[in-house]
Amino acid sequence: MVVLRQRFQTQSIIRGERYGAKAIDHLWTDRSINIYRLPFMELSVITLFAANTPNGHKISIALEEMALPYEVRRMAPGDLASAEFRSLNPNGKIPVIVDRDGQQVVYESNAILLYLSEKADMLMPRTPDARIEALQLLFFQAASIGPMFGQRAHFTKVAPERPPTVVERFTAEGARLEAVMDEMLTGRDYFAGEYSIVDISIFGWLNASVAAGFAIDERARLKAWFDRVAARAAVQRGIRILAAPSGVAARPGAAA
Ligand SMILES: N[C@@H](CCC(=O)N[C@@H](CS)C(=O)NCC(=O)O)C(=O)O
Repeated sequence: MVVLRQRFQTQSIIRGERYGAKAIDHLWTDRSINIYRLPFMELSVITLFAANTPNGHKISIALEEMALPYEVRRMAPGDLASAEFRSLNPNGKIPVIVDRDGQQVVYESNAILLYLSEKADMLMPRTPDARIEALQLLFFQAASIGPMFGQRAHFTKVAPERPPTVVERFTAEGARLEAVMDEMLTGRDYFAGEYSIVDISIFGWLNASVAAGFAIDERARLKAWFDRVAARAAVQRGIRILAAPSGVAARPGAAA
């Protein structure tokens, strides 16, 4: 009897989450309701809080590559400052995931990538040396490529004022990082040797940067790598799903 009631309540919650935002709001505002600890296989659902941005794409691409069941909650800029969202990420930025199966909330895109690769046991090199190299590259991406590419795009394409020294600084640094990445790809198809979350992490930003008009055609190895990753069906699906209208969207074909 108890089990039956639990099953019924559980399924109601999941249905609410998939087809309306209500249960997720409930999760935000009352975390004492322990819907993380649900015993049924069908409840291993990840909610991705994201927007159509480079760091958001990293996670939707990884989820697609790993074929993990997930749903997307598209976030508008105004949503990020709310107390509810900041209870998930005190830094008030997307992406964030809530994994009921892992009983886990994770923010910071590369931390999420690592969490997902451990969960799916995929897309991270296994030998100790290659693993350290991949970690190094994930930190390199988070500390250098993301911030510098982000500032370059902001100060050359978005900011109402564009002080020349600032534009020069970020333009030069962005171009320097492209040269560094091109060099890193000497003799290899992927950054950590094999295709991994490192490529997903770097692709998120390169993709946005190329779309913003920062061509990489003269960096032959980087361009070939970019085309190789962009051609992957899971990468294309990951980008497409975040371009969908706001709201809750279940991943097409995802298991319940
Ligand atoms: N270091 C963070 C950066 C997150 C970040 O800057 N996210 C952007 C979107 S790509 C964001 O939330 N921007 C909205 C805002 O700053 O208000 C990560 O890698 O997750």
